[in-house]
This record gives sequence, structure tokens and C-alpha cells, in this order.
Amino acid sequence: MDKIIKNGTIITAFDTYKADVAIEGEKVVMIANNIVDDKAEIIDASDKYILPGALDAHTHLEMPFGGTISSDSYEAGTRAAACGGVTTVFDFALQQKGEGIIQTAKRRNELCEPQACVDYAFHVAITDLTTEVLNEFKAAVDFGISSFKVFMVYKKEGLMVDDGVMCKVLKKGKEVGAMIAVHAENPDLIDMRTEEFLIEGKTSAWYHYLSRPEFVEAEADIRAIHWAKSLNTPLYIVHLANKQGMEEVKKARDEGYEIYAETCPQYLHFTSDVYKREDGRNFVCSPPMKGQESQDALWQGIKSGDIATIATDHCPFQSYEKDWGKDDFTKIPNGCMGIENMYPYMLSEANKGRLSFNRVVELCSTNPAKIYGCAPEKGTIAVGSDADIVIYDPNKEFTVSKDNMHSDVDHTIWEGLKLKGYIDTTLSRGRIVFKEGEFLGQPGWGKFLKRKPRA
Ligand code: DUC
Ligand code: ZN
Ligand code: ZN
Repeated sequence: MDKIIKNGTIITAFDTYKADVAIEGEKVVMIANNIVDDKAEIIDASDKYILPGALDAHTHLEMPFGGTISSDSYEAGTRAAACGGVTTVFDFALQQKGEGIIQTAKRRNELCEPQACVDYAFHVAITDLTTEVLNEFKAAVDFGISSFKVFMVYKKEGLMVDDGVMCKVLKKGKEVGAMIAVHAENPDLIDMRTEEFLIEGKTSAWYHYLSRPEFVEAEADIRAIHWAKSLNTPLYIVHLANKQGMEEVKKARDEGYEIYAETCPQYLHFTSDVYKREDGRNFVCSPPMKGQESQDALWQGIKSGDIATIATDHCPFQSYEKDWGKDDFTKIPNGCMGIENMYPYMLSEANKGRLSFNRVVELCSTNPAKIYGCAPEKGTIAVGSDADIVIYDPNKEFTVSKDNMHSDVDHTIWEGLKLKGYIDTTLSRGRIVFKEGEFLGQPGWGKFLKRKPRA
């Protein structure tokens, strides 16, 4: 054995118990009381919790978007991930016109592989569905890419697909065992409302919210669910942020359909009121934060089990880039940071009693691992699983500031957030990559995850 984590309390999605965890190489090899091996390095976890590392199933690292490139490179983003207890990152690889799926993944992997500090996978976003691309789905799944995404928005940006394409992708996805994720908002309504606001001189960040309010997202959620039900295919809705959409997800699930909803910490913590702030542009992301009723519905969905996962949509931009839209919300690059905040925020909410620690593990680790084809290696602490482990100190007080974060971005929407409890140590496949505030990992350590198809 190389390392033994001693005296801690293990928390998985299903269990809470005291035991030692022995690691050999990259794997957990034993879980038992009082494990002894004189040659092993001892990591003392007295009064601490031992959790599986989180999987962030939704990031946009060094992604060309909004007239620039998101500020976190693969190195910076996965460094911040390690420091926030995220040991697997799922990044979106955007297909370029004429490109194949595997070609898209390989192009992004060339950038990612030398930089990644934790393990990673790609969802390929289908933007140009030719017959060849449709025929390539099976090969892509065999290659280890068992999830694809479609955007129902971003028409001008060339990312959007229409309902016909979405349906073809849903059907083919089911056939080859791939999960299909959708960004659901109605593009025509957004364009119509944006045009009206600009004509009326309504240009502050508040109008970003009003250009894509609750019903704009809900309509697309309902449409996507309708097609998934009609075709009897699974569906994963990314960054769900509105009440009506949440209700439709619940209804479909109650009827027995395989519909998964992901939400993000920013929707659970902030409301659309942030867009009235002087620095409202820093909170501009799509879909935008919504009203209190929507936030309450999301927390209710977490309680009822109808929210399946939490992920971040991590897509940071520097202040000077956000400032492009000071006087015109349409010029603000869309995206916020969160990769280092997701697990600490959710665990702090558990520590305050809002939900159980087990449920946080399920939402942030176990469920994304299962849904996206990398369980049981990822997403739990068990003999044989990867030693992706977070040691959490429930008694530590932590205040988020841009100065104690590890991204390459000069501000954070989470500035000043007080957390009850914080991450002490993160291990990625047995290697300590974060300890007591310090990043100890290495670019190039993270491996591409070849994922399994859906059964
Ligand atoms: N939304 C964002 O805010 N940024 C990146 C892409 C997206 O859908
Ligand atoms: Zn999106
Ligand atoms: Zn996104």
C-alpha cells in the first residue's frame, strides 16, 4: 500500500461510516478498520470526511466564444478543479463545420492532454449534422465519447440545431448508447426581445435577463422533453434554471421517462436581482439567473430527486471582456466561473443542514459518473475504484475571494461567500493535488477518460 487515509468518516451517496482507506498506485485497494502498513504514507483524517472527488459534467475551457476565448486554459481550469475537489472534468468540444466527431475530440485533446491536472472527458457538441457525422456516432462511442450535446440557441454563432436535427441526434444517440444533452432556450424569442430592448435603449445587464426570462427557457425545455418522450429516448437537460421546466421534468419522470436535469450552483444561490447590480455584467451567463420562485423550485427538485446532477457551466471571462458590454448587454461574453466553488458550496449547504452530505455526493459525483459512463471507477469510494478522493474539514471556515481561487480570471461572482467547512485535501488517482490551500498537481497528469456506452 502507498497511502492510508486514517480515522476519517467515509461519505458516499448511500453510506456514512468510519473506516480507513488504503490506496495502492491509482486505486483504492482496501476499506477497513485500523489498516496497518508500516511502509505506507499516513494521511490523518481525524474529524474529517472522506468523499469521492466531484465530477463537473459541464465546463467550457479555453473555448472561443463571445468574440474571445474563455480565460481558463485547460491547465488553469483543471488546476482550479483540483483545488475545488473536482477530480473529473467534462469539457464541451464544439464541432466545427465539416469536422467529424472524433476529429473534433482529437483537436481539443491535443490542447488538453499536456495541460490537464485532473482526468477529463469530452462531450462533443454537434453543430453540423451531415450523414457522415450521423454514421460516425457509433465509432465515437467506441472511441470513448458516449455523450453529445446540442444547442437549441446561439443561431448567429452557428451552434444552434433545429428540432429536426435534434430529433435525429436523439434517435441515433439512443441507438448507439450515447446520452444527449441539450441547452434549452428559445432563440427566436431571445432575438425578438433583444431587438426590442435595443431599440428602446434598454441596454443594461438587467435586459440580458429580460431578453431570456423564465418562459423563454421553459418553452425549450418543454419542446425538448416532448421530442424525447415522442421518440422514447433519454434526455439530459443542462443548466436547468426555471420553475416551469423543473415541473415538466418532474412530470415526465413521474410518467416513467428517462429525463435527467442538471442545475448549477449559481442558479441555487443567486437570483436575477444580480443583474440590477452595478457589476451585473459579471453575472451574465445563459441561461441567466432567474427569480426566487425558480430558485425555490430547483431546491425542491434537489429534495425530490428530480434534479439528477449539479455541474458548473464554468466559462470565465476577464473583467475587461465583461466591460465590453457595460453599455450594451449583447456585447457581454456569456459565462461565469464556478469549477472551484461547486463542491465547497454544496457541501457547505449540507453542513448547514439544507440537504444531506450523501445527496451532495450523489449530485456532484455518483450521478454524473453513472449517467456519463464512468462508474464505478469514478463517483464513489469503493475497492477497485480510482483513488479520486476529497478530504473535507467540516469545521473550517472559508471566505471565497479571487485571491484564494486558482483560476486565471481577475474576479469571481462568488467573492465574499462564507462557507461552513472546506476542502482540506484532494487526491487524483492516488496523487495529492491539493492540500491546505495549495495546488500540488501537475499539468499532463490528467488522463482522457474513455467512457462506456449506456446499457
Ligand atoms: N452559456 C454560457 O453562459 N456560457 C457558455 C455557453 C453557454 O451556453
Ligand atoms: Zn449552455
Ligand atoms: Zn455550457
